[in-house]
This record gives sequence, C-alpha cells and structure tokens, in this order.
Amino acid sequence: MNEPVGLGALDSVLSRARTAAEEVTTAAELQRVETELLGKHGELTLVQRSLGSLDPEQRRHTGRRLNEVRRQVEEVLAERRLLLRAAERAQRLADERLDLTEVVGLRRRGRVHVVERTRQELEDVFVAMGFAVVEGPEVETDWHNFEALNIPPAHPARSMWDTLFLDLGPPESVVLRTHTSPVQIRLMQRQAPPVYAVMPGRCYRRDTPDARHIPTFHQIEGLVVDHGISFAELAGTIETFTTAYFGQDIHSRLRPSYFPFTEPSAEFEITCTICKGAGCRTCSNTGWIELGGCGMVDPAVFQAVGIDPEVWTGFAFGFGIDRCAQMRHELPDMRVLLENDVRILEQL
Ligand code: FA5
Repeated sequence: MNEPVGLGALDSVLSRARTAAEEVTTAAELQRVETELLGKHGELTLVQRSLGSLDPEQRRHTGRRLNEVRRQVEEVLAERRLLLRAAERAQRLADERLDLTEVVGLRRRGRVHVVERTRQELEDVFVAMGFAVVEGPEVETDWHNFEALNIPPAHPARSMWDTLFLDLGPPESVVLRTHTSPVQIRLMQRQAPPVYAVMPGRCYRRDTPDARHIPTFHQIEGLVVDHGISFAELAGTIETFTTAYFGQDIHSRLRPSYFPFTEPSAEFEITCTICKGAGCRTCSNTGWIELGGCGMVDPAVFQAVGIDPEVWTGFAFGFGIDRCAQMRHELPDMRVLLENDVRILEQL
C-alpha cells in the first residue's frame, strides 16, 4: 500500500501553524500566515487538490485528516487573533490617553467666547433702549438676501457682497447669508409695524482674511418702523449705542454711502480704539474704524413686504459684532478671534 499522500504535509502545516501563532506579534503578520496556510493557493488547498489522485480508501482517510487539520489551524489562528486584537486595543488606549491631572493642575476653566459675550452685551444695550431681539436662518433664499432688499439679479451692488452659494435648487437660488439684512425682511413679513428690533447672527462672505475681515463673521441688524421716523432718530440711536457700549471718549460719525435698501445711506464709523484716533495699521492710518452701514428704509423694501411707504417710515443699520469685539478689546488683528489660542482668549 502507498504511503497516504499529504498526511505528512498535513501534520507539518499544523505544527507550523502553532509555532507561527506564537511568534507573530501583529494582526497583519497573522493574516499573512493565514493566507499561506489556508488561502486559495495555501498549503492545505494544495493537499486538497491532490486528493483526486488517491485511491478511494486513501482519499477518505486523507480527506478526514485534512478537515481536522483545517479546523485545528483555524482555531489556533482565531485564538491568537483575539489576543493580538486585545493587545492592540490596549496599546491604542494607552497612546490616546489624556492626562487630565495636567489640565486640572492648570485650573483652566471653559468660558463664553468673546464674540458670543459681545453679542450678549450688544443685545443688552439695545434691549435697554426698547428693542426686541429676533433671529433668522443662516441659509437664505436669494430673494430674502438680495431681491427683497432691492438688489435684483445682475444688479452691480451684488458684488459688494462676496456670496457663497449652496448647491440646492436652481443655480444661485440658495445662499449662506452675506449679511443680517434678510432678517429685516422676514420680520416685516410676519409682524405689522410698529417694529423696534435688533437681529444678531452669523454671516458668510468670500472675503480674504485680514486685520479687519474674516470669512465667517457676525453682524447685528437694527430695524425701526413707525410713524414719522427720521434720520435724526437714526443718528441719535447710533450715538446712544456708541457711548453706552464703548464709553464716553469714543466718538461716532456718519459718512454718506450707498446701500440699495436704504435711502439716504451712511457708513457708521467710530474712533479707532487701538490708536485713539492717531492712525495705525489696523485703521489704515485714518484714525476711524468702520463698524457698519445704515440709512432710511427704501420704499421699494417696504413694497416688497407689503408695508405702505406713504404711511410708515423707518431706519435700519447693520454692523459687525466681531469688529465691535475687536475695538472693545483693542485687538490689532481680528483673526485671533478664530484661532482659539487660550493664552489670548483668557485675557479677553
Ligand atoms: C452690510 O452688510 C449691510 N447689510 C449693512 C446695512 C444694514 C446697511 C442695514 C444699511 C442698513 P457691509 O457690507 O458694509 O454692510 O457690512 C457691515 C459691517 O459688517 C462692516 O462694517 C463690518 O463691521 C462687518 N463686516 C463685513 N464684512 C466683514 C468680514 N468679512 N469680517 C468681519 N466683519 C465684517
């Protein structure tokens, strides 16, 4: 009788599986061993292929042993895999461990970010002046962000706001709001005059970051609609706000400007708090910092929301919250507000 083909090979596969399982130190090495022994071109498969050349008796005998060896090899490798996985997980946990005693040792506490605090302080000033606080969505329709504000498609003033469009609906129909002025529209659509409200929130523009600009910033919008409102009330509101928020030594001035949704329009500037008006890099040596825009609500805007401009008049303003935080805390560069450097944040 012939020596049964493959029996010796089968025993050697089993003993090599045991040795290899002890020697491998990573799951990847173990995988290689598994492929060599059990894979499509592995040794056990070769033995299996040779079964056809054996006589029936030998084939049965060798086949049975082959199945036994395969099961034992699989068991040995599976046991080793469990151990390796546990070891690798323990190593990963050790690597990712945070030493919390270090943080506790520094006694560093979380606090409200300076921009958020500025928003709350600005709201407080306006609430004390009799304004309500209203919010609107950051994702806006083109109609609310532009058209209802008297900025039709292809109007040259659209380039004043470097718009970020969302890939939703027809092309360029949905935007990340470029200013808080669309909240004026939403408010007037749902509330009949009189209106006295401020609307704070986040805005987005494709602005290149510099000392006074960041691409994600915050504005606070103001809207007053009532009988007989004049430019004098607008100027008085801005002056009252400036001294209440920045102190008596900071002055404001209005300069003629252009916005499609207000007529007449003005730019609202305050004394640069960094150089106290002497001129510096932050204020481009003018001594003044632009905080925002303002003006009397254009009749076209009232018409867009169904308010009769013959009966009602109003003013609106919108200025930068980050710009206010920058001026209040005398930060030469606004970009520090986004860098989250705790050494700076904890001083503000
Ligand atoms: C506007 O956005 C108008 N909607 C303001 C307005 C409202 C006018 C109501 C009339 C009536 P402007 O683009 O100038 O205007 O922005 C107003 C203020 O937002 C700026 O003066 C500045 O303080 C702030 N601001 C604008 N862009 C940025 C930016 N990229 N980073 C930080 N602050 C910014």
